[in-house]
Amino acid sequence: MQSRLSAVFFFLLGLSFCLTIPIPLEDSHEFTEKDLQFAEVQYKIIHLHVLYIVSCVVTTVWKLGLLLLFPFLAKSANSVASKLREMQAFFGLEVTGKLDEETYELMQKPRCGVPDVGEYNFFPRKLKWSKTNLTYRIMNYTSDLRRAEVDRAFKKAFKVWSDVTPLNFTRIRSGVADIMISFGTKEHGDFYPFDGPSGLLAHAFPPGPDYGGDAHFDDDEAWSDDSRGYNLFLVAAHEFGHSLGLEHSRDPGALMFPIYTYTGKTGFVLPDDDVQGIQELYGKCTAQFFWRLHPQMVEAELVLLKSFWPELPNKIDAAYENPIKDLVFVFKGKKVWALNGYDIVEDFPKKIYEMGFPKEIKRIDAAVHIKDTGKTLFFTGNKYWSYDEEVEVMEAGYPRLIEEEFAGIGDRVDAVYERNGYLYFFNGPLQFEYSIWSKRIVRVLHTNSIFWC
Ligand SMILES: *[C@@H]1O[C@H](CO)[C@@H](O)[C@H](O)[C@H]1NC(C)=O
Ligand SMILES: *[C@@H]1O[C@H](CO)[C@@H](O)[C@H](O)[C@H]1NC(C)=O
Ligand SMILES: *[C@@H]1O[C@H](CO)[C@@H](O)[C@H](O)[C@H]1NC(C)=O
Ligand SMILES: [Ca+2]
Ligand SMILES: [Ca+2]
Ligand SMILES: [Zn+2]
Ligand SMILES: [Zn+2]
Repeated sequence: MQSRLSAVFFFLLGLSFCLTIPIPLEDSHEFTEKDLQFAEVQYKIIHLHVLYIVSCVVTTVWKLGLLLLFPFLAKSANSVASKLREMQAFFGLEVTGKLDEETYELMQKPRCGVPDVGEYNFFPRKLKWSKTNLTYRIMNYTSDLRRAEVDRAFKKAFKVWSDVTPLNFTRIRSGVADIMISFGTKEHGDFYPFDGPSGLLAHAFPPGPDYGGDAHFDDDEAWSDDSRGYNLFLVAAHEFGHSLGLEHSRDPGALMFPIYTYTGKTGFVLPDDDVQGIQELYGKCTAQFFWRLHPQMVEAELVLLKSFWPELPNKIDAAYENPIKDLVFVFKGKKVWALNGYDIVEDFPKKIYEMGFPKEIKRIDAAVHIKDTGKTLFFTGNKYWSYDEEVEVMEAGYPRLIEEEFAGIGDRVDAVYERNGYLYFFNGPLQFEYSIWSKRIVRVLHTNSIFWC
């Protein structure tokens, strides 16, 4: 009798944990459609397959009167409560372990289907790819968008991550890719069925063989390339974060926050939280950093170019700052951009010929502005030019040979910046400290001693 009573107690306790609000206990032997929908919402959102089984079993058990199973059910329901607590903690809600209104509202929001608290990590280590050359394949398409639009959304979504890491994504059209992308509805071949319109939007598997890295999109959603329905690029960028090994972020501003938020039509900028997360796994993309010198700054500041100006080309050739005009000039191929704070100045990009370079110049290797003279030096191949910023013309008598003016630094320059009367030239792994005043090299350093990475 004692054990029977405690079993009943546990059963009631279990029910109160798992179905706190709307279901009156005395009616619970007859599950209404609303109750079942309600249970389904819980199930689909916190991925508790258990809960579904429990609610089925509860009904059956109630009818059959098999009280012996109750301790097991109580345990399952307790794990529901603990999942709710984890979820509430994750989203910064009051941790009650109960399905209160706030928690319920949160559960109704459209979101990613990957659990917020890592469940597939059996090992405490971070999952990541051990190579940087990754492939993806688009297995099939949604009918909501034209194929080219889908291709573009995925390409752009991969670029979000390759822009800030050494990762490189190549699309293949046959065979097995690391990241296989498909659209599916309901049960679609794994053990994580989708749920019809809204609710779960997509999910992706962490790095690994087979399913590892694969991304699935719920084709019961209305996918778009703007603010209507769900923006495929945004959801894909989030999912590919999982494909690369990122988990959900608690930062509501992060791309890896589990709930879908449309971030507007203007250029997407990967939030800091995500940049840090992905760079912890794969490191930084050194090719896209440049030295941005500001007169007030004691230390040269390494700026992640793309996070400031997402419209810029991927890899730049050269950049310099003109503190008088308060502009940063960025060079890529035959084009130059002028940046004012966070904005690209009107009429840019321009052709570099407009600055006075001959047509056969295909790119600039390096550029540096010298405050004291008001001149900017441009290095390309084994030559350099001097540009008068005040009158905006190339000075007569140029180009000259690098080796002649800057003896000892070699016959090319990868990058250069100026600080406190010294020019710092980068040539392969070496860095030369050159005194403008005494016109000679004063120190030779290894590049790594200055770069942070
Ligand atoms: C990636 O692949 C490209 C061409 O397929 C190759 O040029 C490059 O070296 C590879 N990079 C790495 C890191 O394996
Ligand atoms: C990335 O892959 C493409 C295509 O395979 C290749 O052309 C390119 O060199 C690769 N880049 C890097 C940095 O590995
Ligand atoms: C796409 O492929 C997946 C996996 O092969 C399949 O489950 C799904 O039904 C396909 N979807 C469409 C829209 O063809
Ligand atoms: Ca895979
Ligand atoms: Ca859905
Ligand atoms: Zn997610
Ligand atoms: Zn799936």
